[in-house]
Amino acid sequence: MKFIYSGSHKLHFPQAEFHRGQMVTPFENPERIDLIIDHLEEVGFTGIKCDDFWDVEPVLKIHSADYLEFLETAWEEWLAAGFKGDLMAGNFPVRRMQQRCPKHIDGKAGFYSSGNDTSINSGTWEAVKTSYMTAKQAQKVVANGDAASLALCRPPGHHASRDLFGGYCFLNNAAVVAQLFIDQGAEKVAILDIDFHHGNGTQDIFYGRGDVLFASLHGQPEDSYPYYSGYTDEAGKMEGEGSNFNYPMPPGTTYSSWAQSLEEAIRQIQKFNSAALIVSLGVDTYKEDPISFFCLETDDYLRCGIQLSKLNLPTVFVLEGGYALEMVGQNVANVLIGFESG
Ligand code: FKS
Ligand code: ZN
Repeated sequence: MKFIYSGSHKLHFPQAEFHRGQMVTPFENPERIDLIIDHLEEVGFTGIKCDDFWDVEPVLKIHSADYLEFLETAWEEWLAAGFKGDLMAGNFPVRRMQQRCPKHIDGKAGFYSSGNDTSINSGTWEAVKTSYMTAKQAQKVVANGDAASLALCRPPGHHASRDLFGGYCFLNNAAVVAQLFIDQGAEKVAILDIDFHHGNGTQDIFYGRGDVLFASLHGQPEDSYPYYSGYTDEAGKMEGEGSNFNYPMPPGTTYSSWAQSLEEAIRQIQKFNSAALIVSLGVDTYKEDPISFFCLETDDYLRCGIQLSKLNLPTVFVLEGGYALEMVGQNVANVLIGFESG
């Protein structure tokens, strides 16, 4: 299986993250990708440097034009306002407030953001665009006949919705890949999100659509980010009713019960008659992950890959999270190894 990567992700380098009451070095850092690339090459996967181009058209099917314009100009506006350091939102238009975009960048940032965990710096927009291009190229590889591919996206995407960044995400790479398959003639596609965190952005984007199934395995919202979505009774609406599936699980979940949810999600995808599979691949389900509470072991990712291969669908893996640097490369590689052996 080929994997697509780009060095430009390094242009996005958040300086600090507010975590459990302290400013810490961001968990979502450039090193993650380098470690994954090194390990994938070590075990024999072929890396292809992204040479795709920026094409706003597919992105506009997923994100709003005003949101894209915000992302493009936010950093300059932040500097022009005389602000120093990373752009970070601090105020949000919550319950009973006006949903109108203000003029000042400080207010705009909160209007387009779901949290204060995600900052913007001088190179963020470039990195965000390359992350999307990496996904677009991985989709192309599969559309051209490969059974599967992996996009090493950074920043990740599954918390980004139509007009919101947050949870380290800006553009929803997996959603764009799904849309590309649809635009190329697929009647239905499925997105399976196995990152530890609920893929709230992806769910929101496809909630009212019947052509894209979304299934997510994640830490239960009672205890984990993004907290306000990911319950079992979120089933979709209108045409999308019945094509959204959430599998929330409690702290301490090990592979045996996680795999039962995986089985159920896979069964739903089989029933759906999907033409392609997009996997939002996060390995923050790993037992040593610093911000998560599942207990998967490195070997479990092999089993997971084997299970996914049973679907027998053209598959694009899109990288999301995974923060245990010691094992992030092995864990990602194992999913692919399992997938190819299955
Ligand atoms: C409140 C805690 C904020 C944010 C966790 C984000 C998880 C991101 C991820 C992704 F794949 F998108 F990278 N914590 N201060 O792993 O889901
Ligand atoms: Zn995650």
